[in-house]
Amino acid sequence: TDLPSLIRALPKAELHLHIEGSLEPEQMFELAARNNVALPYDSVEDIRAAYRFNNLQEFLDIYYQGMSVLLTKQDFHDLTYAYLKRVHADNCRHVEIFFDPQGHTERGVAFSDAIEGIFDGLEQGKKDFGISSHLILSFLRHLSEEEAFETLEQAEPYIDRILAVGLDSSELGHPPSKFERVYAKAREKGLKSFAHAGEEGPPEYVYEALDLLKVDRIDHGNRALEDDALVERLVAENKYLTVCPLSNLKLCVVDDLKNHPLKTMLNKGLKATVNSDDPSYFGGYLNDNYLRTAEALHLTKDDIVTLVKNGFDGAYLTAERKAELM
Ligand code: ES4
Ligand code: ZN
Repeated sequence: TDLPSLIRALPKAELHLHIEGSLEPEQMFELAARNNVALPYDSVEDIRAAYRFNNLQEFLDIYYQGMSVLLTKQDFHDLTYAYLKRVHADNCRHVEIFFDPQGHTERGVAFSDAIEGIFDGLEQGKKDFGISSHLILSFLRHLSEEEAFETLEQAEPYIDRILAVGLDSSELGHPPSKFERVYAKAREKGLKSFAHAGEEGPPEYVYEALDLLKVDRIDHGNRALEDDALVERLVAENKYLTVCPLSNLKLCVVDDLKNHPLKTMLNKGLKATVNSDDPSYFGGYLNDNYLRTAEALHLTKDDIVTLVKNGFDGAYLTAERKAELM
């Protein structure tokens, strides 16, 4: 079989996906109408035309605006279910998704409505599509550590159903060190710890994520490649990197997919995985990320098999699920 057929046919996992970033323009309009929310766009085409970004912050401004249509538990259910339906078509069998509770509680949405709606959507997706899942609670790093502590407190009733904490939003100027204490508390509660690091931020932020946040996984990690000792350490410690090629292209982390570091990461022995990040905003779901990167970087079948395997190995699958899938 050819490479695109192999990519489409293989069962896969997705480990780096912001559920709010899967909100498609059509659904944004539908929810805006249902909830009587005014949008600064006249049409779906108008929305898509606005998705041109020079950096992470330009994207984030549009992303926080987009999530303003999410108000009820039903909205969060519908959002989550639509994502699972879409990646089911990509042969995705397991997902570990982020949500940004502070993006909602800041607007007056109850933490409980957001998280319970997402859980309901995940459960329905498991029933209808057989997709297993975990939820990751992500802190907005442009907000204070105090606010992150409040968010962790709100998660207490759901703590056994949350896999990990994450750290996202504006990276530059908001180093991992800002969240050292709240991560320690999250780990005491039994949560894993993940953090976006080295997307726009320097290698120093990746060191901080390892040393201070004691992360189990690095989200992105591109700029770790600037530091050979850091690369060696990530390899030695078997840290998985959740890499997002089309995101990197849209946010100008790379100027061309041909210059994407994914193949270099594999060559250096790093445990890279392929993911879509915010597929509605970045122009592609899981298979699109594999397909376009495979073409641009001339990936081989072995590379694809390695990347797909890394996705399952880097995931937190239960023993039974692992036996089913691998
Ligand atoms: C994000 Cl691509 C990316 N980086 C940082 N924070 C984010 N939140 C949603 N997508
Ligand atoms: Zn991300």
